[in-house]
Amino acid sequence: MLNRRSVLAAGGLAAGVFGVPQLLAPAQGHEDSAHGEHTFQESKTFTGTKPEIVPWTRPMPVPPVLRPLVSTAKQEIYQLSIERTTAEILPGLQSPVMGFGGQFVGPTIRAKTGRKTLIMVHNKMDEAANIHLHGGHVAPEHDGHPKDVIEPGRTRLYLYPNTQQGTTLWYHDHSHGTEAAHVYLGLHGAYVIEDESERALNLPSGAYDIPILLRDIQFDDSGNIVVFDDPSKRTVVLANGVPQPYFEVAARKYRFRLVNSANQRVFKLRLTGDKITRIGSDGGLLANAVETEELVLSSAERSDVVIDFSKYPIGSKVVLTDAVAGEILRFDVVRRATDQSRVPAVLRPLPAMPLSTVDREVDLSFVFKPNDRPDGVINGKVFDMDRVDFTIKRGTTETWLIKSSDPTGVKHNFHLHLVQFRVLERNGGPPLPSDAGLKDTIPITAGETVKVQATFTGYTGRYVYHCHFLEHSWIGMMAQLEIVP
Ligand SMILES: [Cu+2]
Repeated sequence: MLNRRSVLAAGGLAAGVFGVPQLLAPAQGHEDSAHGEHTFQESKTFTGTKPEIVPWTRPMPVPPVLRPLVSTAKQEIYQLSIERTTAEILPGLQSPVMGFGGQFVGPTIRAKTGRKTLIMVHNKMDEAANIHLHGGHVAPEHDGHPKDVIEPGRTRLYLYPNTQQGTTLWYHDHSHGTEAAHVYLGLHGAYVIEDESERALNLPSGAYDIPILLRDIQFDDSGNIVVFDDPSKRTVVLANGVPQPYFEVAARKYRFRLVNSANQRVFKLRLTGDKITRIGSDGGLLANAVETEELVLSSAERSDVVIDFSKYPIGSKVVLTDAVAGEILRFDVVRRATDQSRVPAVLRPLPAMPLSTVDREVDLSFVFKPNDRPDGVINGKVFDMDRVDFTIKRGTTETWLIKSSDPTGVKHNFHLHLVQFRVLERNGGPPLPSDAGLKDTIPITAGETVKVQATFTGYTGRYVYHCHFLEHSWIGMMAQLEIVP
């Protein structure tokens, strides 16, 4: 059985984060989940030699779009399972994983601004799980709060109102104490909100609008998935669940919705021989299309980009690379196609920012206990889902100074539920290009300070904010706000 105690006792997470052997002390504390420890049965199903990944031998799958059971004038109703399944990640080898709809990379849910999405989620697993719509503006009871789980064998209804503008979101498990393992093992999928008001822009759409979920994973020498070890050993990078796939494209423009669904990784993406045109951030379209040499995506961040393959002769290969992992995805230009789509320089004005009336500080850090095992903390406190850390009056605009005073120098990032925010400053200077637009997640390197502004409209109730390096939030780097009338 794999649980937090055994993982930490084995030194996996601690050594992985810190690389210091004295962290191998027995684990204590944190075992406060009402739903118990994570108990994924490690499946040592393969005892041969790890199959070799030969690049560009398998196509990148496009996760199928989930079909509604019912579609009415105002809403779509879906059914979705959470289950254990297997996936062919390494060639010819079925690895035990978890999947929404039984798929490793769950189905894509395509919603529309102004139409509700109702999802009946049935947990077929033998342990509790749930769904958080990352970046979604939803009521607290539908947000997948860590304590709000679906017990084994039970079904729960989630309502997503889709009142926000078109954007690329993703959905993933957020169950207390088990989210890191569940997402790592596969409980993740794309959630696209389409927006009629964007139609006039004539961006690439339909078959030329494709989500790509990027993440990493570790295998041992026999080909078994290693759940928690040193994150830097997660050297196999997957695009929609497959390592180093090719993807056949027509010589025209494509919109790719890039999602960093890795538990803890910052991708630095480049395209061989070309720039990338960025059009969207976490919360929707940018004000202007921006050409960039390098696209930085921290865990849970999204970026919508357009790549124009029309400049390439048929037969060309265009490779997406990461600064650390190297070549991760190859686009093979295989056919001509007509293309009426455009990438207008001016996309959509960002919403005006109301006057901020409240200032707060958020400090992400690790704290060492006498046994040298770390706690993840925010403002010095380990997450307690029954404690409210910030009380916010509904409708208020607030400025948060988010920093990391972490003595270890480890990178973190920051995710705020419910609202999209704007980055005002980074380290007292202008934001990074990757901070542009509407954001719900940003990277924070140790010693950095990032000033963000958010307006807490819509709902009252409790939501969490946390580091989205999931092994960090798992050991406590999470806190809770309550919005009051
Ligand atoms: Cu962190």
